[in-house]
Amino acid sequence: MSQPTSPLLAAYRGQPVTRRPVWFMRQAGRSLPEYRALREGTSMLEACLTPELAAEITVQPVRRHDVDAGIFFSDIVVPLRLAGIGVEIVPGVGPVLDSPIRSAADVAALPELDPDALAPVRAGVAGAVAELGATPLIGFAGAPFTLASYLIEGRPNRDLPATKALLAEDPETFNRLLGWVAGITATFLRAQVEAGAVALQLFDSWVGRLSPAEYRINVQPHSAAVFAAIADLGVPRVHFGTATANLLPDLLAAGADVIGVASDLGLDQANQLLGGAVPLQGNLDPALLSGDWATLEAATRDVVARGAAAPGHVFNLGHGVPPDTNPDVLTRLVELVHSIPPEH
Ligand code: 1CP
Repeated sequence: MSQPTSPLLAAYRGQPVTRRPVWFMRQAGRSLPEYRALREGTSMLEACLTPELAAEITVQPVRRHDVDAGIFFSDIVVPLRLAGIGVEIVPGVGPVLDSPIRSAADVAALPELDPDALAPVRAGVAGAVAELGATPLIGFAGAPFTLASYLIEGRPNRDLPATKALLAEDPETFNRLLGWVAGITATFLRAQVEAGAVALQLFDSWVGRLSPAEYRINVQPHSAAVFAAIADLGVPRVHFGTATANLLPDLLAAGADVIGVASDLGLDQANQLLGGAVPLQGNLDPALLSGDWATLEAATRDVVARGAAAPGHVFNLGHGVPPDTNPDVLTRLVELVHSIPPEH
């Protein structure tokens, strides 16, 4: 017997839902005491590449909060590490490379990603899917621009000075680098679906740093290549970025099925910019999670009301869960979202 369509997949496809689906970007992680206990003594990338750990950490927030999806516990730099690039995730900092990739010679020397190297990812996804039962698992990757910005900068720097300089001074090398990232990204996403993920999200977190012209000419073709390379898998493809008010139709044109919206734009405005034809995901301001409940509840109802015009709405935050979030607030937020009757 075939399973009934989950609320998540129904909303991603613009179909009616039995309840309004909700999950949170970065729902696994430091806000959960059970995560902190499990991670004790294990580095971030080691945890990502140990299938039993990655599977268990993926399931923890689903068990605790009753969210409508798991998102595979991994990181956007995992495919870089598996391709053989020297990268570590430094606690409190983020991804740090042994040496940044900035020259034509650096880019020419980049290794291939052997699909067999993804065995720990496949095993982790399969383990999570088995444990999740009827709850769908979302796979993900970093988009070419965001991932390339970490390669170019060498460590987190939200102003992206070296990335902007390479784009302006040597667009050919910049484009070669994004082309390489697009290839490993498609391989990473494909492995997750083959192992059981039923939806995919491409995080272009820092794309809002670009002008529409920079995006269209030098970035969008590489994101489009990723979406095209996974189109045959038939799973909904979500595209998320922050500060994207100027870029929303261009992000959609890269080939996504669903647009994830950050908190800098109302879902009603996003829906208008996208011609009213695209399911949306988002976009409660994560900063409100540490404030008083009445404000959070009002803001949540406002997000739901604004999202109602879109052909489908999956409730989420506008960006990731802050590490100091009280997990009980997230559980209560899920209950609230589920208690508001869906209109679609
Ligand atoms: O959402 C989930 O629960 C799954 C886990 C997940 C995801 C989707 C992690 C675990 N990382 C990511 C994606 C990711 N990684 C993105 C895109 C999403 C976003 O914009 O937040 C980005 C930009 C990264 C890069 C990264 N990895 C950062 C940001 C650094 C910066 O530039 O400010 C950080 C801090 C990491 C480490 C990391 N990744 C994940 C976790 C739980 C952590 C913290 C590790 C630790 O505390 O030891």
